[in-house]
Amino acid sequence: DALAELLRTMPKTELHIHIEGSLEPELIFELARRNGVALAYPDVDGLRRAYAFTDLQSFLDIYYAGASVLQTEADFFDMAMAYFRRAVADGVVHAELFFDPQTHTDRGVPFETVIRGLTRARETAQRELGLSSALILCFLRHLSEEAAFETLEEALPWRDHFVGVGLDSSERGHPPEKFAKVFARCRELGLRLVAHAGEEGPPAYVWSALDVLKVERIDHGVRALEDANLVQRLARDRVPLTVCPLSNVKLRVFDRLSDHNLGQLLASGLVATVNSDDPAYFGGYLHQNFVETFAALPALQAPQAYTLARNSIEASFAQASAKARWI
Ligand code: ES4
Ligand code: ZN
Repeated sequence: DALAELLRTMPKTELHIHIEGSLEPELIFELARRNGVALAYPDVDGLRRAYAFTDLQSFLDIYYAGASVLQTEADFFDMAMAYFRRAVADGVVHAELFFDPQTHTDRGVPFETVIRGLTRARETAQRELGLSSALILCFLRHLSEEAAFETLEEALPWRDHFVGVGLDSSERGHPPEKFAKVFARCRELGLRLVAHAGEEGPPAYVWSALDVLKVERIDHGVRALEDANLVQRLARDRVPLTVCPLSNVKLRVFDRLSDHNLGQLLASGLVATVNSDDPAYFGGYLHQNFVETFAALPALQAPQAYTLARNSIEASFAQASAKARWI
C-alpha cells in the first residue's frame, strides 16, 4: 500500500545495527564450514529454533556463539556486504554500524582483521551501491573499563576508520559511569559518543550516559518515559533515541508491538528514530521494523513516517552537506 511504499522509499539512515547481529543462520553455517568451526546446532532450522529469547542476556549468549564463526577478513567483509545490500533495498542512504571488537580479539582474531574486512565492505558499498556508512566501536559493558582501555589502544592506529564509540552488551548491573574514564579519553580524541541506556536498565542509566559519559545519542532509551524530568531534558537538547521496536518485543521490553511507546516518544517531542538492532535475530531488517510498527500503532501515519526519516538524518554523524542532500 501507499504507506508501506512511503516507508520504504523515503531517504533514511540506520543508526543502531550491530553488524554481528546481521549474521543470518545460513551465513553462520557457511562460515562455520569454510573455517572448520563446530557448531552446537545440527542445521539452520535447529539454530533458528534456538532464537526464543526471554531477556537481553538470553539473546546475548546465542549472539556471541554465532559470532564465533567469524575468523577472516573475508568473513567480516561478507557479513557487512550482505547487510549493506539489505539496507539499500530498504531505502537506507547512510548506515552507522556498531561492531564489538572484544568479541573477536578475546577469541584471538586480530583487531586488524575485523577493521580491514568491515572497511573494505564500506568502500565497496559506497562504490557499487552508492551507500554511505560509518563504524562505531562498541565497548562490552560486562567487561572491565581496563579492558575497554586496552581495546581503545589497539584501535588507535585505525582511528580514521571509525567515527565514534558506543557501549553495549548486558545493561543491568553495568551502569554507564563504570566507563567514565574511557569515554572521557575518547571525547578528548574527538570521537563521537553514544551508549545503550534505558533498554532494560532504569532512567538513571540514561541520566548518567548523558551527564557522566556525555553521549550525543541514546541507544534504545525507551524507559526514559518513566521519568518526566528526563523526557524534558532529552527534548530540550534534542538528544536522539535509536529505538528498535522488533528487538524490544523479542527481548520482552514490551509484551506486544501494540504496547510499544514509539508513538508517545514522538508525541513527547523526542527525536526518536527506528532501527533494526540485530536483524538476523529479531525478525527483520529496517523496513520490517517500520511496517510492523506502523501496522501495530494507529498513532503512526504518514506525518510520523516523515518525522522518523528526518530524525534519522538529523541524528546521524554524516557530514552536513550529505544530510542536506537527503532531507
Ligand atoms: C544488543 Cl539488543 C542489544 N543490547 C545490548 N547489547 C547488544 N549487543 C547486540 N545487541
Ligand atoms: Zn543494540
